[in-house]
Order: sequence, then structure tokens, then C-alpha cells
Amino acid sequence: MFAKLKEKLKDWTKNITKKAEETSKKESKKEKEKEKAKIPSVSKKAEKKEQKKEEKEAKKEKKAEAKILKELNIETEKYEENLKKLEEETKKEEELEEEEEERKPGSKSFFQRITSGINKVKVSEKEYDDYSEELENILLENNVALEVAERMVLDLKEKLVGREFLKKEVESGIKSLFGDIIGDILINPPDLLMEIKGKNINSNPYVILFCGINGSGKTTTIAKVANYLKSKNISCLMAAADTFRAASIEQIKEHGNKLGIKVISHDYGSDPASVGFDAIQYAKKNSIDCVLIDTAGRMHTQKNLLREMEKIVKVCKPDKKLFIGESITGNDAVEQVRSFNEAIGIDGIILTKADIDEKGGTALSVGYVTKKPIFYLGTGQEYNDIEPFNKNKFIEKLGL
Ligand SMILES: Nc1nc2c(ncn2[C@@H]2O[C@H](COP(=O)(O)OP(=O)(O)O)[C@@H](O)[C@H]2O)c(=O)[nH]1
Ligand SMILES: [Mg+2]
Repeated sequence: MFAKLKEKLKDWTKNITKKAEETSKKESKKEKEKEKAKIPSVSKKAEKKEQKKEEKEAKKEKKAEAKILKELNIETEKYEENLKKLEEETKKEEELEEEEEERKPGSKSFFQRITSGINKVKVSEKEYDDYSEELENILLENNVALEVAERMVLDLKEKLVGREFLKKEVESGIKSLFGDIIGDILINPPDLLMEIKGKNINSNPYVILFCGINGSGKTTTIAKVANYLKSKNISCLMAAADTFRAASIEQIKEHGNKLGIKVISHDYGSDPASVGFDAIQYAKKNSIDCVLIDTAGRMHTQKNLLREMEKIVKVCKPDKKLFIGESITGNDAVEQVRSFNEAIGIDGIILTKADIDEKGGTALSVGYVTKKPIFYLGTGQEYNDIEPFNKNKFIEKLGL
């Protein structure tokens, strides 16, 4: 799942890290040379040292002389003054010598200064700009919609450029910044089980409406959700409100039979809103916790069918309107979710076929354009192939 985007982001991060490391290596080499230039040449240095040694000896002699004079009790003002001056001069000289010692290659502070330059890496604005187009293309190729890709590239620039990393932490640092950005885009879903139980306290069934285009996986997902809720001790009822598509009623009834879950249905061609309404009445009478309403697939461009959805919403007043989209469709899913959201105001998303999605960008795109949470990922054709969506897990799956 999502292996392609994971791989590409990994490569990109590696490349920009390498580039930034090369640049900082070059810069620290330059600095090293500058530092070296500050240190006088060896022969000159030796000469200077010799001269200093002589001066020091002379001063020592003078000091000894002065001491003898003092011992002889020849205390003159001049003697005192001379001694003080000599002592001050010696102290200053010693300090200067210490400073120079520190600047020598091999001495600790010099070494520390140079290596700290090597161990720290920054990505410059120019470097980032050189690599940002490639990043945008990687995102676009992996089903991240243009507006989302652009925002991610800008956000990463803001967080990354000029930031100092320890050399060994650059790659993981960039990945973690990516993770933060995705974390900001996606919203974790509320706890559906708690919401259902909360509504059931007043003996009201919780109603979930499933919408989306043909073949996106609505009916299969309803069966998976019903099975999942049942495993959590929440009783379910399925409403066969797709009265349009051939064999749709038989399909959902078959799931009902397999799972031991009741299905409410009318004839083909009947009003889907009234199927939903009847199912809710049945659930109320029979204390069923949750009603799952299937609907006929419709293209997001079919205005009259979208209006029919509005009617179902008006009559059934669902607690959650979930858009079912295919993880593999990318930009199409973005256009679909936008239209359904405009028509009925969806509350969340289920992405199906994540098991055959190598890319992974659709979750980012639909999450970003709707600002709505993804509740589940469909991960196969079996009833158990459904995963509650969690953004941290998603980020982990992308290797970030
Ligand atoms: N691989 C895979 N196939 C799925 C998944 N969900 C649904 N399908 C398949 O997608 C096809 C259409 O599903 P269906 O529920 O009939 O879609 P609907 O038209 O929206 O009701 C069926 O063949 C399903 O088995 C999924 O998560 N993974
Ligand atoms: Mg169906």
C-alpha cells in the first residue's frame, strides 16, 4: 500500500540531503582554510617564539635584580613602580600566549570549531528551489492534487530552509517535517462507536448514508461496516436504497444473508428516500442501533441525481453522510468529493481499494479539499478488509 509515494519521497529526501551535505562540506573547508591563514607560518612563529623567550629571560633577570635590591632594603619609589610594571607585562604576555595556543590546529577549541561546521547541515533557499519542482512532480504523479502539492511544497520550504540539522539527522529531520505537514492537512475522525452509542441512549437508531459514484465500493463497504459494527456489539440494519442499478438489491441481500444482518428493500425503481425512511422506522421499532443506507451510484456531474440525494438526506436526516471514493482515482476522486460535498455537505470519507493503491496521494487530496476526516480505508474484498483511518498510521505507512 502506498509504496510508490513512500519510495519517491525517500529518494527525494536522500538527494536533497546529499546536496545540502556537499554544500556544507565545501563551506566548512573554506572556513578551515581561513582559520589556517590566520595562523603565522611555522618559521616566522619559531622566530617570534625565540624572541619572546629572550624577552622573558631578560625580564626575569630584572625581577631577580629588583628582588635582591628589595632584600637589601634599598626601597625606592622607582623600584616599586618597576616591579609592578614588570608583573603586569608578564601577565599580559602569558594571556596572549594562551590565546595563540588555542588557535593552533590540533588544539581542542580549533578542532571543535571546524568539526561543528562539518556536523551541521542547512538546506539553503537556492538548494530547496532547485529541488522543489521535482518534489511537486512526485506528489502530482502520486495522486496528490495540484493545490495540495503546491501547499506542501511551500510549507516544507518554510519549515526547512535555513534550519540547522546535525549531519546524521538531516534525512530523518526532513521526513519528520513532511510528516508534520501531512498531519496538519489530515483530520482524525471522531469515534464513531461512541457517537452511535450516544444516540442509542435515547432509543434512536444512528443513521449513516453512503454516497459516491458507480463501482466505488459503496455496497461492499456497507457490508464491511455492518460486520465491523456487529463485532463491536452494535446491531445494524441495511437499507437497499439503490433501487436503480440492476441486481443491486440482490447484491446487498446476499451480504445480509452471509452476515446475518437484516436488509430492508422495496422494488426496483421505487423512491430511495422511502426505503431509507422505512428502514429507520423498522430500526426504531426493533431497537436496532444503526441503519446503513446504500444508494445508487451517480456521477458528480448528474445534477438531477444529486438532487435526489438531497431528498434522501431531507427525509432520512442521517447522522453521518459518508462519501465513498476509490483511493486509486486521484484527481477524479477530488472532483467527485467536491461535488457531493457541495450538494449534500458530507461529514466524512471512506477510501476503498487502498490495497491496490500504490500511490497514496488521494487521501491527502480529498482530506485537504473537504477538510473532512477519513473514517476508514477499504483494504480488500473480504468483510474484514477495513481499517479505521488514523493519520499517524498513514504517515508511518509513507515512511515519514
Ligand atoms: N480490492 C478491493 N476491491 C474492492 C474494495 N471495495 C470494493 N471493492 C470491489 O469493487 C467493486 C465494486 O464494488 P461495489 O460495492 O459493488 O461498488 P458500488 O457500485 O459503489 O456499490 C467490487 O468488485 C468490489 O469487490 C476494496 O477495498 N479493495
Ligand atoms: Mg452498489
